[in-house]
Amino acid sequence: LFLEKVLGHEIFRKGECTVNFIGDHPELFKIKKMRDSSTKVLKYLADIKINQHPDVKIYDPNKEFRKPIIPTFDSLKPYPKGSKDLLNELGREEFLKQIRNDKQIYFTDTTYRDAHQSLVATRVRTKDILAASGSFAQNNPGIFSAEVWGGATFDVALRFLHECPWERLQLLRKSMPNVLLQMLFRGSNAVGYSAYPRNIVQKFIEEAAENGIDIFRIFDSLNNLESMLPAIEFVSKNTQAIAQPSLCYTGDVLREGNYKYNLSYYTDLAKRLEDAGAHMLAIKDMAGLLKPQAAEVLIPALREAVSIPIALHTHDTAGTQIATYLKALEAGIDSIDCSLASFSGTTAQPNLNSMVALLQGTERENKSINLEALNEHSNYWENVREMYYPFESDLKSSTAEVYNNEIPGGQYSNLRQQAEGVGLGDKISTIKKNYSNVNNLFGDIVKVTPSSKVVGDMALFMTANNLTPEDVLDETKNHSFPASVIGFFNGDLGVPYGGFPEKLRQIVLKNEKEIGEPQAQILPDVDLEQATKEFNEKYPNSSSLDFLSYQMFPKVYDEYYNHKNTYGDVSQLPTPAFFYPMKQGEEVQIKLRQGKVIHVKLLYVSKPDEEGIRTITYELNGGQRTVKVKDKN
Ligand code: 3PY
Ligand code: ZN
Repeated sequence: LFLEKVLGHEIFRKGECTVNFIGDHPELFKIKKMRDSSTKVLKYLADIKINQHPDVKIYDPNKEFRKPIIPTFDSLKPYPKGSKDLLNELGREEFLKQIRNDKQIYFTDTTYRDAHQSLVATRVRTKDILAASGSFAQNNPGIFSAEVWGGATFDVALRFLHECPWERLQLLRKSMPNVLLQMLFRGSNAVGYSAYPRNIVQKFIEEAAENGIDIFRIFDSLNNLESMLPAIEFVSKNTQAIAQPSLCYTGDVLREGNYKYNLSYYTDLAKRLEDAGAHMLAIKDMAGLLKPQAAEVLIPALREAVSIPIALHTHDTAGTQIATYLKALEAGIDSIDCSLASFSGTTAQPNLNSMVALLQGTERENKSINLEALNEHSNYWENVREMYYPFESDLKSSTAEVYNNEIPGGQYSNLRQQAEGVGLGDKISTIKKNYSNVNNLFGDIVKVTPSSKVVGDMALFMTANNLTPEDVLDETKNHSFPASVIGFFNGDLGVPYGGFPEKLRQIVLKNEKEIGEPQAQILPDVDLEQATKEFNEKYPNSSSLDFLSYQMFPKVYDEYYNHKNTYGDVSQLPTPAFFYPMKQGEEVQIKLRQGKVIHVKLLYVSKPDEEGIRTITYELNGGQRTVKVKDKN
């Protein structure tokens, strides 16, 4: 390897080396590190070969994947001007005025975040996103923003993909310098499922902005303004980014009777958000419940209530949301969220390509969008999506059931994974019915992460134990409710609009020693210096961004750290090799961190010895290497 490095060195090849050549080039000695890296990668591949990927429950060993074709662009040409350049030129205030007053519609592309969160359980890896992101930004500078980060992507990147979410953001920023990058931020819960100390939330925002986020879409899972305030204020005062808080839309604003989520509920909240410093407003229709006729009423009312631009986000679970978008456009919506055709529809966003085509020639057309390039990108993603087939939700087509169960699109595919994880994979339709039963039991709450997770946990609990709503409300039964449900009734997520259903609250908290007073989800600051010191002692060679990952998910970070020490950086593996066992004779190319490309071919797998150990032989850059793995089957 050393000789290979010397002979391959640029200076050596040019014949320009002096007697000091070896001493002057310490990188020649990085061989041990490289050897270690390739050994770790082989260990990972061997483990997947023998014990399968723990996250892939069912797969087809004969499945072949078509090569995703990356749409080309001239990498020597500078990036064309995009929304990010416009923001820089005009400044925040003027830029937002232009968005609000423009006739043309603006698009947020959610392919890199919500669309794959909603279709394939957030499993899309940085490698596949990054392969196309530069081309996307080159070919589609007319896009308003790309939602690329936050929501569940942070957790899933660390927990299941063993990759650093911060690095994903940095790489995306670099490859998409001209368009606005957007993230979904769960208010006091940041990118997690419960509230974090205020200074951790703020530090997270500071670093996210520093590393590339331009638009923070902020929400609270119960629409509580107090829980969103610290994030809105921090974005507005301490960064150059855009604070875009959300109204989470639930039920049906046109419902008659004394319905609590009525028009004035939303317009009041919108006004309070504008007063709190919002630069834009989002209507976050996380389950796709906003019907066209409701959009016709809601959007003009909101546009009258506030003077900031309004973005509409929805999921096409019912297959009706292009109609909603058309009505929203007529009603003056400023921007809509869509995803590339092959990652659109059902639980994801409406189809961007079709929406662009549909608006051609109308007064709201956005002429700067390149439909041909969007179609090429959709083709790329069609082949990529196939590689994630075990993570698809069970939903093959749209469903009107969502108007009853109100399950957010982002939860749909995860719920299936969760159900399978607890052996309830064949009870999905009961789980969905129970989801709706739980919402009624809880007093009709806003359901979005993490409140939706509580409802999901309770629905799984009822299904697993064959419980009816009457059983749940039966005070004589002593159920062991899921921890998240106890936490919810203890006020961990704040108070739902209209309060808790008191009878159920008493039942759920019956065995609790202390019943807390529900309060706004702002936790006191932690001592950052001390916490950082402790972190660095426990996890040597970690960065200040890793510290924030640890703060979000301590146990998950711990596993990520150990995985990295054992298997190295697995983010560079091609996706099929990352998830599925290699076939005999199959060869993959992997670019190691040191820049070196290794070619790995699977040669043989031995039978297990008496201790269950198998020896796997690979060809690695022409030489042979063996790895021993315990067969856990
Ligand atoms: C998330 O919080 O991850 C969501 O997508 C909510 O809709
Ligand atoms: Zn969404």
